[in-house]
Amino acid sequence: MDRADPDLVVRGVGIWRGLVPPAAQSALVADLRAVAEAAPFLRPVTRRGQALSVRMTSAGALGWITDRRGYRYEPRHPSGAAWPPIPDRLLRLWAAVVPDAPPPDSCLVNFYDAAARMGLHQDCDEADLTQPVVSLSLGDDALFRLGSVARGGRTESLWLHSGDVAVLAGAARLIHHGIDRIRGGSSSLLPEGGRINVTLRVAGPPR
Ligand code: MD6
Ligand code: FE
Repeated sequence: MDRADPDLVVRGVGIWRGLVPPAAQSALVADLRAVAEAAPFLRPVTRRGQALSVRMTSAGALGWITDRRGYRYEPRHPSGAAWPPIPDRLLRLWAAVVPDAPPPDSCLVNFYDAAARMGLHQDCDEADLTQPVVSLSLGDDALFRLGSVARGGRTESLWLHSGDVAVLAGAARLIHHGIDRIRGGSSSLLPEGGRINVTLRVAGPPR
């Protein structure tokens, strides 16, 4: 995990193909199972009560949640327990791709079944929008759509595979992005299938 430069840059988003090798992917899945044991996956809903198709949990000082009160970062799982710590393996991944950034304080874990998707959105709930967001794909392939920082306009799509890392930073930090579909059965990493996306962020104010 020490390739300094991305394999490709699409609309300013750096993509490292297969940065996390298969053995490390399996170890990460075990790390994330432990996270989900301490902080069970949620079925998030929007303020309007619309269910999201992904299931979510978090690790770190702050977890991103959405419910009838809207979306925000919270220091606790709705159970009342603090989120578990961010697994070391993910902290090392962050340091490998964004060595100049302070450590992340938030790790959002999204689980997609083959029917799940994620609408076009910006990541803009963090206190310091100059800090990068690092995203890791595990399991089934996903069709990732990238737009622009401004709303509307043309988009372009690429497939993300297990072990790929995407970084939203600099001028691309606020780019619109989403997941149009999952290619069910394309990976055997997760025994029950599906895809996990992990996003690491500096969510809180500077410490
Ligand atoms: C996903 N990714 O890959 C959705 N956000 O399932 C994101 O929403 C995302 O890939 C911020 C930075 C990178 C991302
Ligand atoms: Fe996002």
